[in-house]
Amino acid sequence: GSVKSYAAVDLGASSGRVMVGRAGRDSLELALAHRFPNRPVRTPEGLRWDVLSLYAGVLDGLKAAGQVDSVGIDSWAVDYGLLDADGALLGNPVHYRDTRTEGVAEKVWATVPAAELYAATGLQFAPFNTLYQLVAARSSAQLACAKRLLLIPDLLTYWLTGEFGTELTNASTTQLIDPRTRDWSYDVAARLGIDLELFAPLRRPGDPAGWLQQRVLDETGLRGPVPVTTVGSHDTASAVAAVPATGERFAYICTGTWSLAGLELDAPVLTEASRAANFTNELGLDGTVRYLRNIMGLWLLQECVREWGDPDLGELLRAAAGVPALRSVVDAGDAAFLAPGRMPERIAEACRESGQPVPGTPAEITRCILDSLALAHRRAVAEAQALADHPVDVVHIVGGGTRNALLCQLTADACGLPVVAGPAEAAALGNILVQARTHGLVGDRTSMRQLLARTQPLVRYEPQGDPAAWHAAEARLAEK
Ligand code: ADP
Ligand code: LRH
Repeated sequence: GSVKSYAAVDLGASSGRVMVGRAGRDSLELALAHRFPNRPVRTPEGLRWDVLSLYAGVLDGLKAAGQVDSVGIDSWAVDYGLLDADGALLGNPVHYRDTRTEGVAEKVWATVPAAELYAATGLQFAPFNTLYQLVAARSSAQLACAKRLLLIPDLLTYWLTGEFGTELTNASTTQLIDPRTRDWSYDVAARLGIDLELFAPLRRPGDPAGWLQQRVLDETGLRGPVPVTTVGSHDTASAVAAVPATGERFAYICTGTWSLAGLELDAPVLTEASRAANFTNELGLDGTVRYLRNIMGLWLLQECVREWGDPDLGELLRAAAGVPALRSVVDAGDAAFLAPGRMPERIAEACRESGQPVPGTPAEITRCILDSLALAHRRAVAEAQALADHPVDVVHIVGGGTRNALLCQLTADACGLPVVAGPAEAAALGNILVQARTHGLVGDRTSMRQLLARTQPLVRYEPQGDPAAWHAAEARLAEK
C-alpha cells in the first residue's frame, strides 16, 4: 500500500525537534531529523522565549527532514506572540514562568469569581493561563499596538505559510474557551476587557493551514507545494492522541517538563469538587476532553541538573535508585516550584519545613523528586477516576519521562496499577497520525491507538512493594 512521509514539528519547553513519520495503513516509523535546545532568556524585562532561534531550528529541521507530504506543528501551551498591523512580531513572547502574572488572579477573580470562571471555561487555576497573562499585560504599550495574537504553534505556522488561525486544542488552554460549546467564552472575555478580535478564526485538527511559502521552500530546499496540516497543536493534545491504549479504562501521564496526569473523557467535569481538586478540562481530538492535572514534572529535576552543572543523567538515576524510598517527599503539584532557580535548595527547604529528613546529595534530592512525582501521579490518577466516575485498569506513560525507568516503576508502585511506558515521542506521533488521518491513511482515534500499540516499542511495569508506604507518604504530605 501507499506510504507517506510527514514532518512533525514538536516544541517542548526544554527542547524542540522535527521528526519524520512514515505512515502506511499498517505501518508507522519515526525518525529524528533534528533536535535543538529551547533555552529561555532572562532579559531586563523578564523571562522570554527565544522564538527566532526556535524558528531557525524548525527550518534546519525541515531541511534535514527532506521531501515530505505535509507538515504539522505542535508546542507547549498558553504562550503567544503579538503582531502589529504589518504582521510583524512585537517583541519576544513572554515565558509562562515569567513573574508578570503574580497577584493577577486575585484581580481577575474580583471581576469574575473563580467559581464562575471554572464553570464557564473548565480550566484549572494556573497563574500562566493566557487569560491572566493578557490581564497582566493590559496596560502595556505592546498590547496597545497589537493587531493579532498568535499562540506559539500558530505563530510558526504563520511564518511558514503566511496564514492566520487559532488552533482549538491549544486555544482551550487560554481559559477563553467554553469546553461545552468548543467556542469562545464571549462573556468572560467581555467582562475582563479582553479583545477576542485579536485572535484569528478557530481551526481544528485536520483543517488545512496553508502551504509552505516560497521563501521557506528556498530556505529548506523542499519542492513545493508542501501543505501544512492543522494538528492538535497543543503538545499535550497530540501526546494524548498517541497514547497506545487498547481499551477505554486507562489513565495517562504525559511526562516531560510537566507531568500531565488524567483521563480522556467525552464531556467536561465542571463540578465544584473538580475545581477544588484543580483538574482542568482541555480539549482534545474529535470532541474529547483532556481531564487532567498539571504536576511540576521533570522540571524539578531539570532545574537541579542545571544547577549541578549537567552531570550524567543515567548515573544520577542509578544512584537515586540506591537511596531508600520515600524518606522525604514534597508536593510536586505546588506552584511554589514554578519559577526557575535554586531548585535543590528549594526542595531541601520544603523537606525541612515539613519536618522530614533533608536530602543533601544529588542522589538523595533526585530520589526525593522521583518519589514526589510518583506520589503526585498516584493522587492525580486516583482523584481523576473519582471525580469523573471513570475507573481505570492501566496507566499509560508517554513522553520523555518514559526514558526514566525508575520514575515509571515508582509510578506503577504508587498507583498500584500496571504502567505501560511509551512512546517517548508521543507528541510527534500524535502530530503525524493526525496528518496521516487527514490524508486518509489511518482511521479514527481507536485505530490510531491500535496502530501505535502494534508498531511502537512499549515497556510494561507491574506494581511492586507495599502500597501502604505510599498511602502513609500521602498522609504525611497532607498533614503539613
Ligand atoms: P519537553 O517536551 O517538555 O521539553 P520531553 O518530553 O522531551 O520534555 O522530556 C524531557 C525529559 O525527559 C528530561 O527532562 C529528562 O528528565 C527526561 N529524559 C530524557 N532523556 C532521558 C534519558 N536518557 N534518561 C532519563 N530521562 C531522560
Ligand atoms: C506541556 C504544556 C502543558 C501546559 C504547559 C504550559 O508542554 O503544554 O500542557 O500546561 O506546557
